Amino acid sequence: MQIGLVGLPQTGKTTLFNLLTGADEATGLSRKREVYSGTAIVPDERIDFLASLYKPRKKTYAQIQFKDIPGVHRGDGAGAATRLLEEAKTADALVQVIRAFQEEALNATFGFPDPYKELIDFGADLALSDMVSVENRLARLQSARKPPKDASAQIAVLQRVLTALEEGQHFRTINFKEEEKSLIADQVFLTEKPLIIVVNVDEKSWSTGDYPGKNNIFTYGAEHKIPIMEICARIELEIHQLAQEDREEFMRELQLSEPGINRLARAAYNLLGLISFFTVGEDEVRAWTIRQGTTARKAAGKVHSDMERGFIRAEVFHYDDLRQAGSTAAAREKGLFRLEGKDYIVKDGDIINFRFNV
Ligand SMILES: Nc1nc2c(ncn2[C@@H]2O[C@H](COP(=O)(O)OP(=O)(O)OP(=O)(O)O)[C@@H](O)[C@H]2O)c(=O)[nH]1
Ligand SMILES: [Mg+2]
Repeated sequence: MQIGLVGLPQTGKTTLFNLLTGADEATGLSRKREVYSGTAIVPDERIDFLASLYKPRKKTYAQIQFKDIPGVHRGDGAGAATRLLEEAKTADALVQVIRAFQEEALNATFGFPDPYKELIDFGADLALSDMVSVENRLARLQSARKPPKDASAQIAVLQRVLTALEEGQHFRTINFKEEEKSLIADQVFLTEKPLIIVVNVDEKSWSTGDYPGKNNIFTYGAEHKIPIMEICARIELEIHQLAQEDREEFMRELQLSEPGINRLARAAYNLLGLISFFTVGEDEVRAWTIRQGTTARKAAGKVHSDMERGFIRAEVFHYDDLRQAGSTAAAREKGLFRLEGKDYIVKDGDIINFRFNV
């Protein structure tokens, strides 16, 4: 599973990518249009608490993959634009970064920041790419010498999609019946991918909480059910460069309870429909990543294939209960441990000990 950072040129994608993954790729203007991939940890205070309780030799957070896809610069040519959109198509979810920060050097080349317009324009680019793929598919179906049996049904759905896209709708907000959607289930739509909008604001906007277009952006987010996140990449960079003790002081001054990067990593994790369960012990306190709706037996397989194969029962208690009880012993006393079978649906925050036999 991978999240694509996308957006217009010079909006702060690589800056955020470096902060998320610990990479050190060049930011600013460069002729290279390279795509970078990297792994980010998903900070989780629950892991920190569990580690303070069990004092393990090792603590392991969940991880997610990011891909930094550069914006298309003027003069890049159609080939580059297509290649970068194809990269976005292979991502499982997208984070669109838009520029709401003032930077003189960028203003000269890219104009003053107009974040709402940028949001709409880039969305239109994605929709346009979807329209082209729909048109191509329609043309193939209509000219096929041996069209598939359901060709006319497919054509009807595709035409509806095309009209909706032309009217400015995105694929994810089109209402389909299950059988309609299954006709085109094999087609990738950029405007269908789960999306978060990150508004990269400057220090001034961060402190005032305002910037041009803010209301429009949030209205758009509410109407399209797209989460909007504000972040100041410049501040994030400063936090990152400070020593731990200065970091806390600096964040207190800014009334930040944690770096925005942490919030972004968690939001992206949720966007992919991922949740964490935990295993605890003296050796390791660890978060394991599963999709929502995963059964206990499958979850066991994440830890070890033997545990899935020889699954007997899962001994489960929930992080929130442990937190409230204060200790494992207290949780046990209060009867908060449960034994669950193979079909139990694991919840985010479950602490699990798998019993197995091979
Ligand atoms: N003032 C200010 N500058 C920023 C901020 N975030 C990024 N920048 C600067 O904006 C420029 C572009 O940032 P990048 O991270 O390279 O942008 P990008 O989106 O990766 O750009 P492309 O790869 O060309 O699409 C760099 O010079 C950054 O230092 C911010 O929050 N405030
Ligand atoms: Mg970049």
